[in-house]
Amino acid sequence: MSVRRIGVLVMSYGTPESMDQIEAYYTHIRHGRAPSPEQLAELTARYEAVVGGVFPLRENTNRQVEQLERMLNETGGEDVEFICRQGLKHAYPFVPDGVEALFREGVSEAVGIVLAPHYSRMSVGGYILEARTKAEELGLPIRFVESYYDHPSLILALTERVQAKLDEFVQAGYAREDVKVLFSAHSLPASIVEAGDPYPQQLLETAKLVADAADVKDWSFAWQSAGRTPVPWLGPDILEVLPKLAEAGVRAVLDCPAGFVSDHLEVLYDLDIECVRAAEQLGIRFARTESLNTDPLYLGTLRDKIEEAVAAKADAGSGR
Ligand code: FEC
Repeated sequence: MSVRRIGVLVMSYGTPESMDQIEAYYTHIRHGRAPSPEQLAELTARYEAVVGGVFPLRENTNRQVEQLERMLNETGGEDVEFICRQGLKHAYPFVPDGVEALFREGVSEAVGIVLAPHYSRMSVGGYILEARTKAEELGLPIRFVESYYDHPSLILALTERVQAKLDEFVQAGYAREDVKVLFSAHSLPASIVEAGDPYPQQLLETAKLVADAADVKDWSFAWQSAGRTPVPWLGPDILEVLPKLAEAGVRAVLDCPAGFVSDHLEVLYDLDIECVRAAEQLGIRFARTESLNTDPLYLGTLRDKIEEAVAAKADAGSGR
């Protein structure tokens, strides 16, 4: 029996491996422009607040990829072998390194997937473009999963998390209906909207599906972690939303950062430190849902989409 060896390129944002790599990492995010000493010190301080020896995103991505590979091989059948390799956007192994690693493994075909459920030309589109370019250079046929923002297992995993945290609010003495639920995701430059980018719409769809499934009536969407650049970013920012909620008499806020799938700086610092501090000053009890990390429902979402892509015809080539 011949075994079909399928490469899976699992793409993720990437994070430094040690404090002395922060500058190179930040320079890469800034398209090769080195940060000023003040900007570097500010980012380093944020990492110092969340990094306990290891950078959480690296650990989480490693675990997600290992467990995904195991899951794919457990259910894929005897005639298929899946080989997963990482490709990171801003750190080693970079996206082209991941494609090359698969090529060296001798796989005859590959599927690329990003550890971010919502498609934007600026985010997932960028990963895909880099991977496709390298795969074409090597002559490796590759197909891509572009999004999975409405997959039932993803929605269930997020719904369970919203419900669990709402229960905690109730145990702490709040009425369930008095808890304002926010859904949040990484902001992007507002110019993506004029370009017809699907990112905001896909995020709203995820939020709506989860709110309906969790029977949450009072919810809204907020952006977070906008870049420190002079261009306008999508808003409202969660840090602007909290004071407005306080003014309106809200005392309990639950945020579901539905655009992220791991514990990392944007969750552990921007939400757990910055938002918690802002909320405390406003007299609001703030909590966020647990990250998906290696939840089998999340990894099952990835597996389903990869299997779907494997079954589909070879990608004809457009970026979307
Ligand atoms: O834990 C970690 O080490 C990494 C956390 C992290 C994640 C993440 C995800 C996304 N980003 C997205 C877009 C942008 C754009 C810019 C930008 C800038 C930064 C900076 C840091 C950073 N991002 Fe990020 N992002 C993470 C970390 N991001 C650090 C630089 C300092 C700062 O501004 O805070 C602006 C770049 C520019 O200057 O041109 C745009 C998007 C995601 C979610 C999708 C994905 O994971 O790919 C979109 C995690």
